[in-house]
Amino acid sequence: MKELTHIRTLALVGPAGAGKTTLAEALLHAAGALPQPGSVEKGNTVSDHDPMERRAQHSLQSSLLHFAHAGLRVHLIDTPGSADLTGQALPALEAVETAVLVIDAQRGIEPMAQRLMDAAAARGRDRVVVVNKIDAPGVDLPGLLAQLQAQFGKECLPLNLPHAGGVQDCFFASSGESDFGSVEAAHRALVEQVVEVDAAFVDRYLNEGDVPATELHAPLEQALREGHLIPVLFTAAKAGVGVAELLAVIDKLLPNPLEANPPAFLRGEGAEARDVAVQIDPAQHVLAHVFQVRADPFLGKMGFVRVHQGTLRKNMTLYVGHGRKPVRVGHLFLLQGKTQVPLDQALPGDLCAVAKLDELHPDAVLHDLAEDEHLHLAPLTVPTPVHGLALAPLRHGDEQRLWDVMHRLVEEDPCLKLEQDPQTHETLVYGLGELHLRMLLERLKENFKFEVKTSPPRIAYRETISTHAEGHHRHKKQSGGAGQFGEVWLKIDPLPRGSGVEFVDAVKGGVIPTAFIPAVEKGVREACAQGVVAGYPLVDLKVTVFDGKHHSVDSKEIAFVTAAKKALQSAVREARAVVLEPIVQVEVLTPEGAVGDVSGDLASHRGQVTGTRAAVPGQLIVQGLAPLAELSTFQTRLNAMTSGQARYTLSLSHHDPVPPNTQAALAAAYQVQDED
Ligand SMILES: Nc1nc2c(ncn2[C@@H]2O[C@H](COP(=O)(O)OP(=O)(O)OP(=O)(O)O)[C@@H](O)[C@H]2O)c(=O)[nH]1
Ligand SMILES: [Mg+2]
Repeated sequence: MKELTHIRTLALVGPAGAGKTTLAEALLHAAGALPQPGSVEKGNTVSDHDPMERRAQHSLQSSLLHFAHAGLRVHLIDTPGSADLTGQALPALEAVETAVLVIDAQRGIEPMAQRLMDAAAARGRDRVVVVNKIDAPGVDLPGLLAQLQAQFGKECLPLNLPHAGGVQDCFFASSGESDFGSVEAAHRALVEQVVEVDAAFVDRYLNEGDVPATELHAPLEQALREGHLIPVLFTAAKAGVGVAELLAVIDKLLPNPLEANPPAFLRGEGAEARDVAVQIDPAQHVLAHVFQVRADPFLGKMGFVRVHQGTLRKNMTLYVGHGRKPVRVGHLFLLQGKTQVPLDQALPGDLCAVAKLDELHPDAVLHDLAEDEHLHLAPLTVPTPVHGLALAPLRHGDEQRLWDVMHRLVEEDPCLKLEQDPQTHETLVYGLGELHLRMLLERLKENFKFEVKTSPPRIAYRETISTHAEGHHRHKKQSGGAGQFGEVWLKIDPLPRGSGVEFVDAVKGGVIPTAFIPAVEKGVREACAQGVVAGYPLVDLKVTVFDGKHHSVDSKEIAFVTAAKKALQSAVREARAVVLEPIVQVEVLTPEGAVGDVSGDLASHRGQVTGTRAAVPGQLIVQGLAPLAELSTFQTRLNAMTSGQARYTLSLSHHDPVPPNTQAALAAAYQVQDED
């Protein structure tokens, strides 16, 4: 177990451009793993090794890095910061003990910083804030520290303070010089915050007036995992300022795998799921989690793996999730960006990669006990992708290959969703924004040499009813031999939004025999899935079957399916059906001067502004609600209004009825195909 105390795992998260990749380079260099730190501008960093990343001068995918320092094995995940790439950053939080939120001292606390901080807290991670670029002109560090405390709580306390072009520790040191604030006051604040988690230490502190920092290790770890302390550190990563000090903090203060909150493993699904305590012990049987999957055109499927329990050994055979057939882990390695370092074994706390395993899928648990097939990690909450594109291959006949390749790419990011339009059979892909989808298509072209035509997808409308109604159908067919007979009476009632379809069997006296009720339900659900007035799924209604008739010879399942379908359709036609459209919450980050134009644009597209808030200096965030259907050209409109300065994100809010003329147009476009 002693070996595990030498492992540290950190995810660098934070807004785009904050300096995560630069900080990772600086850490690798300071630890002696890199002779010279690379730079994002030159395109020679270990993290941003992909040609697309070098062109963009931004990380686009998470990278795994590692280094040795003071007898430690440190695993780093460098994540991309763009809001569109949230699906790359969030899974990293499942794999590490510590989330390091890197913010740009010049830009302050951007919206992404808040989101990532919340996500790290929700996942129970230890949190550290690194204020980077303290060397940039015009930064107001005391102001930023106060803002951090106002926004993230008084738990944000400086662990060091800038001083004369470097940084001065405030935890082990109880006095010293600093550019602002007082080292002594910062030290006191830290000690007081830490002792608060343990009554015995509070007593000691009150009686003795101080407790030496070297004796505070246990309460410090407790304070970190309870979110009672969020240390703030200062760096200028590009110049290497504060980097050696950060290494020392990783060594002395950040948790090893035994000191952080344990991983949230569950056995079973949904309401049945029960917590499972893992044993962070190399001698136990294996539990490892695939937190990310990469589709490599040459290496096949590669998975980023965090070992939680037991020892993962090269060539061992393991089960993948529910899979019954054990698979051999032939390729086990550490990653340094794109470089693979062969590995014989990985311990609890280690991050590694496995390759050439087609059975891998995101979120899979690798295990060596067949009875562990229902173990999984508590699901990650990720934003719902609402930005859609319909795709078609340039070459006719490539449809299946397009679907297969897209399926592999979509597995890389939980915020991408692939669907087939049930009516047009087009391949639809949904992401978090235009940039997200543009990058996906670029990757498709670059890595898989696949070019596609794109078009806006159909909006995911739904149908519902606004009043009570009844419906009836008798299905009777007599053609030659055996006939078909089934008769169904049902009533429908509106339910609140988000309720789906509720089916109630209120048939008395066996007029529809129990054996045929599932057929009735099947007919009802099929009709709902197809839609009635405009061909979109019918939702938020209760369907109660209360009467019917059967025939002892001619009643068959198919007869009741058909009767129920038709009965439902006739009821819906009486129930003032309405078509609903998705309404999204939109957040626009825009230069202050363009706020009026952006608000006006939303208002003229059936939207409304719900608020504005300050973002970084010179920019505001406009929040609003608007129908998704009105936003297909939003980025183009924003570009025109702000000379390309504005960005926006969407998230699904709710569904509202479409305007009457839209409903009429959708209904007219829908040709009911009578199946009889
Ligand atoms: N002045 C100054 N510039 C820095 C510092 N650290 C990074 N930069 C610059 O800031 C820019 C962004 O740095 P990155 O390391 O790519 O930022 P990132 O957080 O990885 O960004 P994403 O990958 O897009 O999420 C680059 O031009 C860096 O050279 C610093 O400490 N001071
Ligand atoms: Mg980066």
